[in-house]
Amino acid sequence: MFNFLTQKFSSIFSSFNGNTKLTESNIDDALKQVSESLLEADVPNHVVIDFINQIKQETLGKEIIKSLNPGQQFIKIVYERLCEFLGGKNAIAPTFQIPSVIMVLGLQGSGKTTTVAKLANYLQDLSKKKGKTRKILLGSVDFYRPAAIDQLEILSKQVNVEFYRSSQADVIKAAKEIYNQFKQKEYDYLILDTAGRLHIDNKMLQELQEINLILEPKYKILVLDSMTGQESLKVAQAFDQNIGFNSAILTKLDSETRAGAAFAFRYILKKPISFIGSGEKIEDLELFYPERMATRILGMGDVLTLVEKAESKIKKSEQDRLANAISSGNFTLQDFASQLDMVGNLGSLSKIMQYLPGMGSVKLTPEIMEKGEAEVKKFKAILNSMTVKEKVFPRILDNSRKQRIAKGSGTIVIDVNLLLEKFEQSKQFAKLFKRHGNFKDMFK
Ligand SMILES: Nc1nc2c(ncn2[C@@H]2O[C@H](COP(=O)(O)OP(=O)(O)OP(=O)(O)O)[C@@H](O)[C@H]2O)c(=O)[nH]1
Ligand SMILES: [Mg+2]
Repeated sequence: MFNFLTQKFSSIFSSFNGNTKLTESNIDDALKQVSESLLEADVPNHVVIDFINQIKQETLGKEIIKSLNPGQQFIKIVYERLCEFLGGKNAIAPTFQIPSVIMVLGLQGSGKTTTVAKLANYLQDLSKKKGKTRKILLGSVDFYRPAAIDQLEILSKQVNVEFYRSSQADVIKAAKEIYNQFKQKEYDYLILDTAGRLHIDNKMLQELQEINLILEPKYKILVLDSMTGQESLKVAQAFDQNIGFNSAILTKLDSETRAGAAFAFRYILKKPISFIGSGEKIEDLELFYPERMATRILGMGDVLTLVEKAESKIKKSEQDRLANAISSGNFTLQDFASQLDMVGNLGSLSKIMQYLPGMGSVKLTPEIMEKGEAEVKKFKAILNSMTVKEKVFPRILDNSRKQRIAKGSGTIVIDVNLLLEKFEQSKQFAKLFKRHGNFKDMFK
């Protein structure tokens, strides 16, 4: 419990540590935290280093917002930059002109065939909403996996769009035949499913290049499995160099993956991610939201919510008063009470935990947190039962006073003593803090 409280205090105190600008040393911890988060999300090491260095250069020397500590502020900036890298604040719905060919590319099992059906469903829904009907044709040139073409045919029925099966056994000839069908019957969209391989191989790339030359698809969409992690970056690069594509769809985001691949993809290839796949059903296709993805990649819960709460709830005047109390060395029980209040103001401790970066790895069980909350509540009750004089001069607390306080707060004398003990420890922090100025080091 005490460790936990000191962590809370450290984040509150550290906003008083006199730094007015972001420096290499005061963002040190946050830097490590962010790097770890990105690496854990499976962002390739060189991308992490590059990104972090870039942000570091941009932020050093920046003013610190009063109510944030340097670490929080740094994380806030990282979060905002990450959103930017991922494509801005809002989701952008891609447009598909008519008539057009949409070719879907990707490795084996990445979700191409499913995505073809999902896209058809999306385009159909979209046109219905606009009061229009679109003629959509699905076709497949996947001759590698038995039943791959049947799979698409079944899906086309589910979506209720047309499907064309070529009589040709050769990939290129089949592609031509499907394309002719699309032209002749004047479809609005042809969505073409292609074969995948377990790994990038030359024959596959060659075939795709040929189809690309013949059909000249207006849209080429790379389907990336978000669970394959760093490997998918190499895949994307190979597809880009050999065939080229307009955007990517990231599938299987309904899994546990933190999807660092999404960030690496955007960072290196600088192409948009248009949709995400969020399940196996045909309606499980969603627009890509950079903000949601940034939160997921950082694995920090809603960092900004915490930051906003901290900004609005910790009143500046109270901060100043406490800062004065600490720097003058007159840290009283009254100040201790204020500290507890500040912690309380941020919501219940267990709630705060969800918002705290890096806390995911700290093994705080619900029991420990509950105990922590109960303790803070108890302390507050005890402090409420004390007179001002007792709070300013706690040494006058003899046994009979303690008994009175315990009775008044519905606790026992042992609790009162515990509170005084914690207060003493907190006072030591305040002193140490005053001496060293740098709080962070004390919590290592
Ligand atoms: N949970 C989940 N499963 C998905 C998603 N997209 C596809 N799948 C599943 O992933 C598996 C492979 O999907 P396919 O669409 O057959 O993949 P493919 O890329 O066409 O595979 P090949 O044709 O063998 O190269 C299937 O079991 C799909 O149901 C998704 O967004 N979420
Ligand atoms: Mg397939």
